[in-house]
Amino acid sequence: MTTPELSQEQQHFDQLIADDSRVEPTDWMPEGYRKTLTRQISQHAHSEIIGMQPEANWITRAPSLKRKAILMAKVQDEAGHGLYLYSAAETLGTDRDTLVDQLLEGKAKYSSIFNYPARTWADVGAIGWLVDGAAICNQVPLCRCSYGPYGRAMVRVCKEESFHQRQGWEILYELANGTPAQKQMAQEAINRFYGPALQMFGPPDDDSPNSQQSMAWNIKRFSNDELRQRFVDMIVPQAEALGLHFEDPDLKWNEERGHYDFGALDWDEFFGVIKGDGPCNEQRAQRRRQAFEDGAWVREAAAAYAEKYESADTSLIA
Ligand code: BYC
Repeated sequence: MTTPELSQEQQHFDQLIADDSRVEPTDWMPEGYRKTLTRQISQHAHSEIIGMQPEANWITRAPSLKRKAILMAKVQDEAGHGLYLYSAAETLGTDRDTLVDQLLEGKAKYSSIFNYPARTWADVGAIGWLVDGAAICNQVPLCRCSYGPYGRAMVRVCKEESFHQRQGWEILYELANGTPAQKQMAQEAINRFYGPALQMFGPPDDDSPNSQQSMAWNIKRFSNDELRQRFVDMIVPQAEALGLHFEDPDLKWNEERGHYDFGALDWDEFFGVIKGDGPCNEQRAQRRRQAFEDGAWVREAAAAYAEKYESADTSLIA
């Protein structure tokens, strides 16, 4: 049997991947590659936008002016990440309005973690340390993603995430070294976020339908379980430095593997959350729709300005 000849375009694409080179928007790419990236990048963008909510809820209640300013800057960074990512997704041919509609209509996924509430100020610390920490672990390899616009966006995003993680760490450090009640509050926040943060890396490899192809295309560089393990190995000594611990009886150093073993995660809960049954799914979606409606006048003003600018004699505009 003879294998059908590959088109020149397909050969060029395959060569770019084999050379570990970059695919750019003007290059030909297989439809599956385009579809996978549009899915992943838009889900990532939606996560950044929805992810603003749990922390934004704390801006008015941050315990000092300095903390308020830092938190506002962080939440604003997340909005910026969303915008770079929608722009990167648009280069694949689907416009931002369509992607945003998918989110508003509840048809698009976003990270499971943002369907959990931030109950106390310590949760803001746990989100910074564990959620942004998991995001860095996942996103540093994405800086080498084969699709140019996504990889380049990730470089800047990761730099900002490092600041976010440190601000979370610092909040917890202060609490862990404060009064016994503050230390207890920090410990309880970690208890709440440990499992959901580990689930951010996605389902176990055996249950991850997209991983194999995404890794073959150099979109993902490591599997979900590999990154999860890397994250656990990173956070255990960090928790010790904070004087806090993870409530996982199976968490222990495995000399033979050179890694920490950890307990099974609740995957029924994870799949329930991504299906829409998490504690805050409804609230997050409703708030996003409301914010979109509240921002209608800004979009209308920007469109009116753009129209006026286009029809004006631009030589008269300095
Ligand atoms: N939550 O085959 P799999 C941030 C879905 S924002 C929900 O392994 P893949 C921050 C997955 O989409 C950081 N859904 O998929 C912002 C797929 O469903 P579909 C967000 C999940 O794509 C504000 C199905 O499960 N980071 O840091 O190969 C404030 C099967 O999974 C999740 C990113 O978006 C999940 N956790 O791998 C603070 C990173 N996991 O689409 C902080 C970019 C899986 O087939 N994304 N699913 O219906 C990725 O790296 C990959 O998409 C994933 C999943 C590792 C997440």
